[in-house]
Amino acid sequence: MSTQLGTLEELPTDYREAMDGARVSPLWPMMRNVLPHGQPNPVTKPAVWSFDKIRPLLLRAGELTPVERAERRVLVLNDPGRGKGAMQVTSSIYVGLQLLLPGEKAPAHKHTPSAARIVVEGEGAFTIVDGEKCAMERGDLILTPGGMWHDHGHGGTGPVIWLDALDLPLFVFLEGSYAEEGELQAPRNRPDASQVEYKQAGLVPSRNGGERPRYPLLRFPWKHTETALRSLAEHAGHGEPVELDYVNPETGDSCLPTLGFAAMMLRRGETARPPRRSSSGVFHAVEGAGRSTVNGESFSWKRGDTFSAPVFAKIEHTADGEAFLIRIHDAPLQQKLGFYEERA
Ligand code: 1HN
Repeated sequence: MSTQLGTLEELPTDYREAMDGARVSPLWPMMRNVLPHGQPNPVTKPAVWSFDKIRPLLLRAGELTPVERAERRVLVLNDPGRGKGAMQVTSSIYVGLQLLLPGEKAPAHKHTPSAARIVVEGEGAFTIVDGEKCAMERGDLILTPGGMWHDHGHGGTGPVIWLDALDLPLFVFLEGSYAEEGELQAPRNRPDASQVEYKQAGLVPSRNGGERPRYPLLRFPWKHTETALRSLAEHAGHGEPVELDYVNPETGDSCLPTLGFAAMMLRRGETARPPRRSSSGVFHAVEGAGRSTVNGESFSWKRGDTFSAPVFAKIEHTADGEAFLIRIHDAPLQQKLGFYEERA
């Protein structure tokens, strides 16, 4: 049943003025804006961001703005649906590209939103997360859960660039976003947990009745992910999805509370047609090249590029050869709120 709801214009001028004076407004002209029929009507517009275009701009930022004057030297990816300067790529996901030059230090801070980084280029940088020193190698996914101290350093020789993904829009919406600044951290003198406690799938340290850490694994080395995807691909039929979720190894839950991460391998000549999901997504090409259509719009991408998909998007990915994508999404948040769904 779909009746035509009354408009604001059809109401008498004196009544509209009286409402203004009382700081109220009628729901019915706005009803379908906030509750569209059947599925949401996203503001987010899909787009692709070319690494080749952004890289020189980042390097120039390296000359124009010392890291001390930036705290974090980042170019933010703006959702075209929200326009220039939008601090988000989808409804809930912020993405930026960050540059750190040799010898630079990005000061320690902690904040309420959670972050994750995917290393795009360069060697020798590291990030220290609550004392855990995480080497940053290309393709690695490194978590900075909300409330954990983090600073970045660089002992290498060339520029290092990584992609930051945060649940920042959500925290801004909730008026819950803030940071505290602190001193650079002294790292614990040992490799990160991916090299120590969680080297083998299925094995976790014995706790003997003790508590399990909330964020046991902060760094997911790309080497491990690629090996795992290739093993999966060896035994997956043509057209079957080859996809792995990044999870908390102690619980199997998503590795961050609001954001989910999945690594996907596309094989030559294969087209992936995922279901339409209520979650929004951001795809980052770790390796290879291809094309994706999002709601009928075609986007070409290659290594280093990033593209977005609004909620309930119809998506198809085709790789030119072999390709690897990491998908960042907000299904964990939607699952916690009880409304995540997939449609054919
Ligand atoms: C942040 O803390 C980092 O720590 C990067 O590298 C990007 C964007 C918004 C808010 C905090 C970082 C950020 C950020």
